[in-house]
Amino acid sequence: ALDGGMLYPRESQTREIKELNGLWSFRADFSRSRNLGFEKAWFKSPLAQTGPVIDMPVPASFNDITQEPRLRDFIGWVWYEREVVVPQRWLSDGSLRIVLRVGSAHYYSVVWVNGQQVTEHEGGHLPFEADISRVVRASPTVQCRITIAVNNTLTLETLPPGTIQYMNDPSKYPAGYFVQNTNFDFFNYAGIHRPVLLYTTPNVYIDDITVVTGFADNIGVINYQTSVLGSPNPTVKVTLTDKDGQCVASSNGVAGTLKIVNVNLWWPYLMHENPGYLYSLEVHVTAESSGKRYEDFYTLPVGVRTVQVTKTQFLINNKPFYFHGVNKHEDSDVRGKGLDWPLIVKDFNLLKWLGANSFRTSHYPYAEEILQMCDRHGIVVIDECPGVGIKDIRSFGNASLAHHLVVMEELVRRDKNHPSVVMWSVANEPAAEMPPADFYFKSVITHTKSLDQTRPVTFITDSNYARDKGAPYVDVICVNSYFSWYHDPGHLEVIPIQLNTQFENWYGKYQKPIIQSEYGADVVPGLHTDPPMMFTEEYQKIVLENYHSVFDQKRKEYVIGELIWNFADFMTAQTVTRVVGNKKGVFSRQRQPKAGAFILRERYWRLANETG
Ligand code: BDP
Repeated sequence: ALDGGMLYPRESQTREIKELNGLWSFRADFSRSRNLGFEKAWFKSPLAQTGPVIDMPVPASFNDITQEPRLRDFIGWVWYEREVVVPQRWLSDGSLRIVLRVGSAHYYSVVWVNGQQVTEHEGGHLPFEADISRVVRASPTVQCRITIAVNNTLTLETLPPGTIQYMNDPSKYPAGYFVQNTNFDFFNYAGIHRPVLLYTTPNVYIDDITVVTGFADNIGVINYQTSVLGSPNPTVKVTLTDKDGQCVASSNGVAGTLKIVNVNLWWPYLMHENPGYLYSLEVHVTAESSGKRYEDFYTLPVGVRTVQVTKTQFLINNKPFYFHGVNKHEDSDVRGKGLDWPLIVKDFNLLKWLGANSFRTSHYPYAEEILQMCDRHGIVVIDECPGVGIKDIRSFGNASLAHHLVVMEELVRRDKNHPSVVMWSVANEPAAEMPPADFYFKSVITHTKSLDQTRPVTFITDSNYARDKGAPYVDVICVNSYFSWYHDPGHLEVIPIQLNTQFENWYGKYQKPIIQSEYGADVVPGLHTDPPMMFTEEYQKIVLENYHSVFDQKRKEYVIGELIWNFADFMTAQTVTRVVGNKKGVFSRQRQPKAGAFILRERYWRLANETG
């Protein structure tokens, strides 16, 4: 079981936050062994004392910040460090916990405070934290030094998996070099990608909250469960307020049920005139511990909605929901995968402009800040774990599986309370036809369902419908296909028959609803030809239109969604098939529309009117 509930840090009457974003000192360990930092214990003294440092912004990927090709393509440990002043009142008040939290760092992290290791974490897309109260209080000064070493190496047992190759034939490679091979199509950006912060809680504190919602007629129901640490018998009071701040329900006890008369349900964008309705669930804990009185407050936004899958439909609040949306990436110029508010808000404005009601977090969990936006705006999310590129048979082994199960635990723990999240995706395009895929996907999907009984589970396949060994375990079939692109390039006329066959095969075998989870074509913005040729605006437009005509027939039967590949152009490794990245975006990487964006916009708004 995981340690702690990892509630998103929020300020309250009893909790404070200090952000540590901004400039950190940075050094990549270019030594031959890639291990000099550990050999010389760089964490023991200020980083600038053991060698040269450069400025590195946090959050951001480090890759595109400098002009150094060797840093852009660096594989190994990079070292980040900064000092922080811990407020005197935090230090002197022994009834407070001081917690250091990293939103995410890719891929493996080790964290020290004042030279003492406080935690380590595997996985590039989920948060981790450490209670550092003892370490900072042991220091004679209010200054404290935080050191984070991050390693981006991917192996057969990481998620996503990868392999390292050493090109060392001296007749070909004067210096020799390492390559990070991966089976996924995006650049392996690395560094501290999400906010780093310190926050406080009282020693008796709300560690976790889980809500499960439902309704009958106009009565909403919230079943809540809290976990309070630091006291064996805390008093828990829960109050629910609506958007206007009116208290609409309350309860006592670590677990309980709240009933809301005339409930405002949480609805997706364009499905209701008031989408994304959120209540505030305030948890108030009081306790006596060793003669002292403790009090803690935490407020969780809660949307009341249900999700259900039938043979042919995806139901939200008992109404058929049709996914007309996109696949995204956390990706942009300069900052790579670093969290960036202007970009986040711009992307939501573009989603709304498109009339998109949903996206998939291809191919890893996105920042919590993004999911909170989805909750508030009613954008429906298929929440994908970093199980992308599981192609090598060795990545189906026991160690890989065990880690995959832990990642699903971390993902469900972090995202379980988001009303926008309606389905888990445990993988993208794995080698699902290989014999071990059966046991592997059975295990991962069963485990995920045991962690969360309220949401359907899927993975995204590009395998043959007759040989896919994971499909029997999913609730919704999600299929990627690139007709007239990777197959029959240039032959737009094949799309209708091939797509039709794809749908009939999958539905015929499984009688489960289907989402077209990817389709698309690369466009170099501004390229035009007639007749349409690959990589032009015209070609993408016709690929989309041909797919759409088949969707329109099948959505009346069992197709429940369409997600374009991709929302925007994004960076990839350098290969012969990519021209400075993948260009299948309907927006450029700078978020300007291509012709395909206008096709989608017209379609999505029409679909919203027909289905919403
Ligand atoms: C699919 C992958 C996606 C790729 C896309 C493509 O799921 O990550 O970027 O194809 O090739 O196979 O554009």
